[in-house]
Amino acid sequence: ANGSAGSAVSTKVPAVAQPLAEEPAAIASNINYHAQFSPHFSPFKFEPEQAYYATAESVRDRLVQQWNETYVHFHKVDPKQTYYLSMEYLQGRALTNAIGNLKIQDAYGDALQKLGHKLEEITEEEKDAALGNGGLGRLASCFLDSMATLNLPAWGYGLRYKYGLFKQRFTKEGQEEIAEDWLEKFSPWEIVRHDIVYPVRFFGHVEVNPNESRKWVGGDVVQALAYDVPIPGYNTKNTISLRLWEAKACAEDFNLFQFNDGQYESAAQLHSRAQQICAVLYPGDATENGKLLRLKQQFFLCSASLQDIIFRFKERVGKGSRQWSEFPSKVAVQLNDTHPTLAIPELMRLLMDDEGLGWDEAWDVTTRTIAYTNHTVLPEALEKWSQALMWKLLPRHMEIIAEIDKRFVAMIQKTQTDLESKLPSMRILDDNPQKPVVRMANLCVVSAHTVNGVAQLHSDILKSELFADYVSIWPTKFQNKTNGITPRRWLRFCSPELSNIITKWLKSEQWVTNLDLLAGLRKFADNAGFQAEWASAKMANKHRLAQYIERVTGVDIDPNSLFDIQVKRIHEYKRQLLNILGAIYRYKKLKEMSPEERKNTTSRTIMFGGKAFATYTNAKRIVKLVNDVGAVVNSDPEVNSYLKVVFVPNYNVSVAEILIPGSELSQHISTAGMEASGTSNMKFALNGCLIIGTLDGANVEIREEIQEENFFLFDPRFEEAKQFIRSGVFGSYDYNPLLESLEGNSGYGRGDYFLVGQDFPSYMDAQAKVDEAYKDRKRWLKMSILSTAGSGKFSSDRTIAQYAKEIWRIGECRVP
Ligand code: GL9
Repeated sequence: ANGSAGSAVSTKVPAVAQPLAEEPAAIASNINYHAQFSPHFSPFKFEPEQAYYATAESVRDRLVQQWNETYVHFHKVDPKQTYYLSMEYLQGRALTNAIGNLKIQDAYGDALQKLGHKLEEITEEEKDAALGNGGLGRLASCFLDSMATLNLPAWGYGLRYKYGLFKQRFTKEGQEEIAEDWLEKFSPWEIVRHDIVYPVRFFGHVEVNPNESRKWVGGDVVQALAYDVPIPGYNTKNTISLRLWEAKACAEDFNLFQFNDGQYESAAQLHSRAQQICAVLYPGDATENGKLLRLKQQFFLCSASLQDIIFRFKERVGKGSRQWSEFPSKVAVQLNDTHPTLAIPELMRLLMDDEGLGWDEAWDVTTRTIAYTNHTVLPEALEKWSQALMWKLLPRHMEIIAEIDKRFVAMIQKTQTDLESKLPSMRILDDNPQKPVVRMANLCVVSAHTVNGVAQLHSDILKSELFADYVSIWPTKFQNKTNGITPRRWLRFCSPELSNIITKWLKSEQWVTNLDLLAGLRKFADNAGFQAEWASAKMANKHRLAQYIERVTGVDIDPNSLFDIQVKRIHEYKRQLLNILGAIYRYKKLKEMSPEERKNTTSRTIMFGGKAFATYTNAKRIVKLVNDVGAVVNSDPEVNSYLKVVFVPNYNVSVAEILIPGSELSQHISTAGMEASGTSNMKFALNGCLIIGTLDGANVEIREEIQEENFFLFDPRFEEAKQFIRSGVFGSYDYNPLLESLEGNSGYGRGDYFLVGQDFPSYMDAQAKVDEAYKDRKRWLKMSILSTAGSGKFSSDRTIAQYAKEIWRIGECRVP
């Protein structure tokens, strides 16, 4: 497929030992160089935009140098390496992060000043790389930062979507989606690798050779071209790679004959079909065409990545002596949800059809290589692909999947006869004649050596409900890996004010890479001096946020009011509806009060942010309701100094970096059992923002760490009573149907499925406690400090160290 893995390794090009500029003057001249000779703009123009691109290119040079050294070092040491396969990465901006991780912010700040620019200003010129939808994609990006920082031999693989997550705008009708062209003027953070290209096939048929071996042939072949995004670790030379694939057609696929005949569209048909593959993140899959495209994307990622992984394995063999059975001791593949499940049959196919292994040998290698993370228990989010579609697009893979299913059934029938009645739901193939499908999660559970959930409660639910039937067969396969967030982006860089105070009082900056050290702040929680500094940092962040809100919405908010925020994808289970109903109730009560009574209330600014999927009607109705409520409340002179309701448009990583440090209360109020983990809850707690939340996802563990008196819990009563019945104290009879009827919960979409009405009274009780607590400034500050102090567990460094030790079995590989 391709001849070389990279110039640093296998060609004779001498390494360029360009000394990196350290002095501001030399850096300034390097930035200048890029402004003049990188051919993107007129060399005579040096406005903030040009200054941003030139600075980014200057920083990029450093990253490339470190990246090369890292690659060469990994190649030499040849350790076991992890490959993280994800359809989504929500990277956000890269400049502040790169400069911060390389610890060159002062030098670059000074250099830019010499050039007449401010670092903080030019960073605003960067567009977010939003190649993800929400928590799952952002988790992947936090993980890359931790892998690099922990010096782990690990890489990410993903797709280079031309259009990432849409831009959100509000009109009278509600949310409007606009394509976001993040590559419009090019991205300085990616390096195209014309030497790394693999063919990826679609459709076609299976040919059986005389010796019974099989070969997938025919159909369409597109090329996968690699783009590398260097990912620097914090305070280390290690710089790893996020390799994003782009789909391209070959020159031969351009029909010159047709073109010269004037048939321009059909001449370029194969080219435009190839371009569709990476055109958009998550193409709508309501239509058959949409489903086909999404499946193509998934296979494209899996096939290109595995070919690359196998190429590298062979390249590091040392002249052909390595056995395939060694593959799992050199390669760990982590599937980020079921989206890259096709890596399983694709690895089987490559090993059997291309490398000549037999089934048993290939199965042994595959199952020892692949691990799977589940991120949701919501039935509608568990992927099921039509068997007919799969046979059409991937005939050889369907043969392999059917064989895995057949062998699984035979194994159950032979060794687990007590499970035979459960077999229909445990199988990979659902042969329901109405609509035969492949259940991707089942394929993952059967094939992966490890399956993990993303918070303790979620992992428990996986074992007791979703995957309960498999636990008796593979009792040790299931693990928990509670999610985490990178403390670099989510505290050190997004809130320098708070970070400086923490460093000052802990007398060290070690907490940035050892977040458990934040527990050392507990002893200052009551200290008046510390509290005063804490309060002033929070206030500075509130002012910054208020200015931002004023700029993007025109709404003037009061920094002395309680800043209450709920930001996340709009979804019924996350219950933004409960929040806005609470705000409506608050407005109504304020209207009924006398001016004197109002003065005794706590002033609040309730902020929402988040995108609704374009075709999710109810989510869009919620967006509209929040905007309509805001329009009325904010312009009501009688009460608008006590209450404001704001929908912050176009929530994304960069907006989060302003909102989170400036907030005081954040809402994580999903219907219990539905949010697998949540990760913004960790970001808010880390920034000293208090949480009002349900006992769901990682909230449970956050509350444990920061102590229950510092967490506003609601809805425990009803949930507790039900849990008590479910725990079996009243016998083993199945009371679930009864409990469900109690909830008006007998079918998705019927009754109060998300328990909004059910939980409303206790939610309002909890909100009243928030108002009371806010009136006592010292108590609030103490709770805020203790939130930060208890957030150490939620560093993605901890999460990734656990994956490395307990799932991937890889160790550190630090560049000297
Ligand atoms: C999610 C879960 O819903 C979250 O609770 C969890 O924190 C993250 C990361 O593990 O994964 N699963 C999922 O499909 N999404 C999540 O956020 N959705 C999106 O990313 C849009």
